[in-house]
Amino acid sequence: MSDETIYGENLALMEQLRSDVAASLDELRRTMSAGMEFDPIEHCLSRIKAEDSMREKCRRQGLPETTHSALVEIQDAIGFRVVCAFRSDVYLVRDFLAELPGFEVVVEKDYIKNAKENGYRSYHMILRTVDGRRPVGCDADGGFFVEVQLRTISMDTWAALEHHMKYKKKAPANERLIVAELKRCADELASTDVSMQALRDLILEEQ
Ligand code: 0O2
Repeated sequence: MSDETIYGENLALMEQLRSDVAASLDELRRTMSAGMEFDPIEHCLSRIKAEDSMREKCRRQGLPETTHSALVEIQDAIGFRVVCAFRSDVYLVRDFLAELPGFEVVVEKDYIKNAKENGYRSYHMILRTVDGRRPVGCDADGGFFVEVQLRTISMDTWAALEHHMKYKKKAPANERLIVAELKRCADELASTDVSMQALRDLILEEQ
């Protein structure tokens, strides 16, 4: 049987959590902008996964449409995307999140150093609350999960375009060519990210 609202009674707490993580990231930006005169984050988006998308994800994963599936089995009900100008900023934000009070890191995947076969690059983290906040009404044996995807601007542009292609109802006639071109572009963008990082390091070194 499916719950009326998949998140049950947890929505208010989830919104609070989202707002807490967002506030911590804002604080990092303020501190770095004031002290180091640079903001490591270009922009940051966050969301609670919409009811329809979460139910669709449950079905896709063969899970019942319940609060347990949404908050215990699936770990991206609360999601952040942090977009940075430079690769080193991605790792700086990663280090900040790894030490975030009230959270532990339960999963990390470095798709920047180990890109997916299609060219996808991003740093993924799953955090979990360890401050006593945990989902109710779903047999959770731990806290709330928060998924964070960290990437550079070029990785983000690429992922958005590739996502469009993947989720198009009808595959384009020249799909194989597009997939190959996307891979080529991903590798070129990655190489440009590395060059831009080297340039930035050089410029900052001389200041
Ligand atoms: P949705 O519908 O976007 O929320 P694994 O089982 O370990 O291979 P898993 O558990 O899906 O992978 O986690 P992973 O690889 O960390 O991916 C989590 C999310 O990252 C995905 O959400 C996407 O949002 C994004 N992502 C991962 N791979 C790609 C990719 O090749 N292209 C693009 N554009 N985005 C990607 P989901 O799970 O698809 O769900």
